[in-house]
Amino acid sequence: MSAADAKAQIVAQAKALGFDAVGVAPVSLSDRDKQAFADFLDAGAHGDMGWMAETADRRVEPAALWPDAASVITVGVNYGPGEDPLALLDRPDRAGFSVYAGNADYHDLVKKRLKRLARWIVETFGGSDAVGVKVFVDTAPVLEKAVAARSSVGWQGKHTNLVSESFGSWLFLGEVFTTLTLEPDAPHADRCGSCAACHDICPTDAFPAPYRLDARRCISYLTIEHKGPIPHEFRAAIGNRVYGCDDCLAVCPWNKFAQRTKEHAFLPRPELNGRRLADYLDLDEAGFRELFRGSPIKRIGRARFLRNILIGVGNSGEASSVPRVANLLDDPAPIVRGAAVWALSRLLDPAAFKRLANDCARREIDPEVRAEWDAARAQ
Ligand code: B12
Ligand code: SF4
Ligand code: SF4
Repeated sequence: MSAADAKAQIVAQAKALGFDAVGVAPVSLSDRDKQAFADFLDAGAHGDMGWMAETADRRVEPAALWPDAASVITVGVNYGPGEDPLALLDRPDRAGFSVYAGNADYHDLVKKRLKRLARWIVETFGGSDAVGVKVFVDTAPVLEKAVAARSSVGWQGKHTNLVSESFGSWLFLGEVFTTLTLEPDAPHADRCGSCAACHDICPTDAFPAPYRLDARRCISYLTIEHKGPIPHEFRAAIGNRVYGCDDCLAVCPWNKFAQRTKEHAFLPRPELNGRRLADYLDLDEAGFRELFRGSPIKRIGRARFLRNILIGVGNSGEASSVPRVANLLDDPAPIVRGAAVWALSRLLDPAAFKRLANDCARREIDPEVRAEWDAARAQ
């Protein structure tokens, strides 16, 4: 069988298995992407995601990940929301979850499907020569957007995510590395043109230049990856976004071609959709684990989740939440206590906050939480 026939069969099989976009890329990156990644790390834009720097050699050299690989099959799964992901931002008392986290963890679905495709490739093309395959989604040291952009799946937009002409900003990415030699696609052309909508809307000004993100300023990083207290300068801008952010993705004009996902597992869970921020304030460990079983949100744990909720509650202006927020001043986790101090400083009038501070601040022993009290009292 010719390499072209093998490629056509693989693309057809991947689509039959439920992948919405499929392409083939070489096992290499462009010099521009390698340089841009080095610049990103040099600038410290990865923040406390130290694992990016630790695996930098493999990230910029996909072949170093697996020297026997001859081709990369790039896939995308459409998680298009079907409704306006920014609608909830006008309702400050509600918790806003990014589209990708509205239901099941995509890693599980994409990986399972990638394994099925990989098994089929081995069975179909194995013959007398062994065919090697390895599958990746998200967590391996692969620059997935840059690799996918070297195939027909899409291009890296100015918001840095991969944009598709058929699915807009809403594709999860995955790869099958294989020892099979397949003809790489022509890389997708950049279709951003003079548009800058994604940069203009970013609430925290996280793009220092087109195609460059400073993760330390990105709400997705601050609410998901960042472990400590959220820096003060971003708290108001976070609004009610309690897990990730979609603003730059949602405004992309290419979403006019986007389609609602056909994966039931990615449609928003009704019990989370539009729920009040205050409803999450009483969550204990067991309740958190139960509520977010099978969801990507479980990864950040209860303390970080409540930290985010408290930032949202502080921004909501809902004074009725004060008693429940005040209960969290005794929470065992310092990042929860610290965020509760900030939320109360926003919800109470200055005299009431001063009385509370006089009463509670002196029993605080954690230096970071004490710093929150000091900062709030100095306002
Ligand atoms: C670390 C990480 C993050 C970090 C950093 C994001 C980032 N932009 O790098 C944080 C936590 C902020 C994050 C957020 C999100 N993430 Co994320 N994340 C990753 C992860 C694990 C690594 C990304 C990476 O390597 N970044 C390093 C930087 C340097 O890469 P880069 O920005 O792409 O840099 C390139 C450009 O700067 C380009 N470049 C430089 N100059 C120029 C000039 C021109 C002209 C061009 C064209 C390009 C160009 O060169 C660089 C190298 O290619 C990937 C999974 C993976 N293994 O790849 C998922 C991944 C990128 N995330 C994903 C998603 C869905 C998200 C969120 C939408 C989630 C959310 N709703 O909150 C947001 C989007 C925020 C945003 N605008 O990027 C998806 C994106 C899917 C897609 N269609 O692109 C991925 C691929 C996971 C997956 N398997 O589906 N993420
Ligand atoms: S995800 Fe939100 S905060 Fe991050 S770059 Fe996009 S718009 Fe800015
Ligand atoms: S919003 Fe505009 S600039 Fe940003 S990725 Fe989409 S087309 Fe490109």
